[in-house]
Amino acid sequence: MKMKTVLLVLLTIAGTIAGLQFAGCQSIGATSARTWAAEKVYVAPGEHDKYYGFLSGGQSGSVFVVGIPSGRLIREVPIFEPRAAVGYAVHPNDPRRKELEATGGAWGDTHHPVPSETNGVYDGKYLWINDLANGRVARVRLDVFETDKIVKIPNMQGAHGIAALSPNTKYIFVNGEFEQPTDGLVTNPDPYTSVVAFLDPESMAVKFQVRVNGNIDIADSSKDGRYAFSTVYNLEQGKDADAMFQYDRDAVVAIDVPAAEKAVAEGKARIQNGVPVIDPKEVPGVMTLIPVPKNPHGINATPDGKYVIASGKLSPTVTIIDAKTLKIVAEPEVGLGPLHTTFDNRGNAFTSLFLDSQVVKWDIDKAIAGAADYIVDRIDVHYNIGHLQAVGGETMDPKGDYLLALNKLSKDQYLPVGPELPEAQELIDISGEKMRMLLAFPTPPEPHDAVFMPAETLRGKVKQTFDLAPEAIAEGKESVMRTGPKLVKVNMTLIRSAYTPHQLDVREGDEVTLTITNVETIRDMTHGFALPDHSLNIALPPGATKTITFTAGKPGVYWYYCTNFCSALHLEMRGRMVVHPKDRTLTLTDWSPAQNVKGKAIPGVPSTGAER
Ligand code: CUK
Ligand code: CUA
Ligand code: CA
Repeated sequence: MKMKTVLLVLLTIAGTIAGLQFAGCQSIGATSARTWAAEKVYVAPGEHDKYYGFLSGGQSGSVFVVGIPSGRLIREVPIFEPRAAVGYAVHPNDPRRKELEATGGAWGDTHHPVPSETNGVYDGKYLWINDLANGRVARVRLDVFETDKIVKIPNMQGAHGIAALSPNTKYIFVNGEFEQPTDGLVTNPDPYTSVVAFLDPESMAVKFQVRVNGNIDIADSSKDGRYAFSTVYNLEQGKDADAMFQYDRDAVVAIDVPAAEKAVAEGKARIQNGVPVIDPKEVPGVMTLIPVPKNPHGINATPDGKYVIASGKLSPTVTIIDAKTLKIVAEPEVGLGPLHTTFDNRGNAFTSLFLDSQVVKWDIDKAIAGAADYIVDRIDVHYNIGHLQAVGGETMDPKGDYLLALNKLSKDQYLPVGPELPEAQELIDISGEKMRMLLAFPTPPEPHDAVFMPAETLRGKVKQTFDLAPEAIAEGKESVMRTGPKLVKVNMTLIRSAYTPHQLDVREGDEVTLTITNVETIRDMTHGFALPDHSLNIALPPGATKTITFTAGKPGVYWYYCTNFCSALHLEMRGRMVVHPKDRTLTLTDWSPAQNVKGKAIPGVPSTGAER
């Protein structure tokens, strides 16, 4: 990213010089277009971007946070995969790692980042994201940019579409992509259905589910919170691709949320795996099927709340549905392979065209009125666009300035890096009548969706340090205690440039429970605790406390050390774990003086010498 910025600076300077020297005799148009684009995305060193961009990491299992318009990567938030870089879920006993393993595995496929909303705009509290692979949803706290909760959704495989119920995030609703036996039993794989699950945003408990025939795909909410909309592309209930595109029309399903709540309250739902499941066949009025062509994909509510727009995928059309009456009002042609639609603040829609590798801009009112000139502009992207997102396009306050195209292939756009090439996104200026390409930047595989949040939304909300947890270890309260024949409890603190205690004496096979607090009070003063040959790597931002239990390995001396550069004495920040043979009696003399570099005695250590 730094390189990119440097290049942009050079481009800008080169462009300016070229413009000065060759004015009137060279291709000024091309030069000034480059200069204009470079200036639009150039954010000088030390300056901040205007927007946070939250990009789903696909099978990287994470969320990438980039600055917009610069495209600079400023954070990766690991969610469904271990990440040594931030000491996330690395050790098999790490509580988060255990949670991952217990809910489907230590990998995931994140597609759709969904921020919490208040009054129809992002409030900067939470961001949810699905794991398509393992039927899970995770929540990221935006005050610390860390994963905070992961839940497995019962009766569901393949959590795909996900949306917050507008305008105040009453629920998070999630679509099950892959159908499951309706009775929940493997003895009878047919008939099979999917469910839309409604989760409480705070507890993330699944409050109820609604059964849908056919695979459900993408989700969006009506702006008034009445309907949860989803696309269904396999009304045929086919089991292979051929069988899935027999019908000319599949459907958009609109779930009437108050009607569903009422059905649950009246006991009309059946409990399956602990969750009330409503079968709309038994409770008329809960679900409306709106027939739309053909294997539809994206569904997007317009910012004014009037319409929802389903993108045709196998039909060159989008279907505009009145969000109150649920009647189809128009089906304009937009191009080949329409997938997703986003919006500006001037009544325009932008639809991604997977097959045409284009973004098409079209005028919603003109399309509904049947005007011939509803297509406003088209721009080529490189290549095969999936999602696209304009800033604020999912909210009631679209900004109409930037749009990001998230492309599945980049072909010849970057230096070749083996048979597989980078995936890329392209930032497009949408402030004028014509769209203008500004910037391309790759991220690790695989870009799916993105949302953008004004920097002001998070200003003052992002914490400087972690709040101390109840189990936090205070300076002076460090200890090493033997709590059983094979159990050792270590309470440790970290501060530049020392571990307290800086020596642990244990025996092979001891189960060591380590609680560590980083007692720094300065922002960004993160320390690590890496223990060789024990698969143990923890990172602790200031104020953070983590607890982990591990088994002491073969007899030997293992240096634990700090992985995060913290001061000139960073490399000196270390301590050692002495693993004694199983049968050794540890007497007082076997224990180290257990003084840390600040000269503090470690309470609890001498008393443990009298063990056995
Ligand atoms: S989506 Cu997830 S596979 Cu968000 Cu268009 Cu394609
Ligand atoms: Cu602490 Cu490096
Ligand atoms: Ca179909």
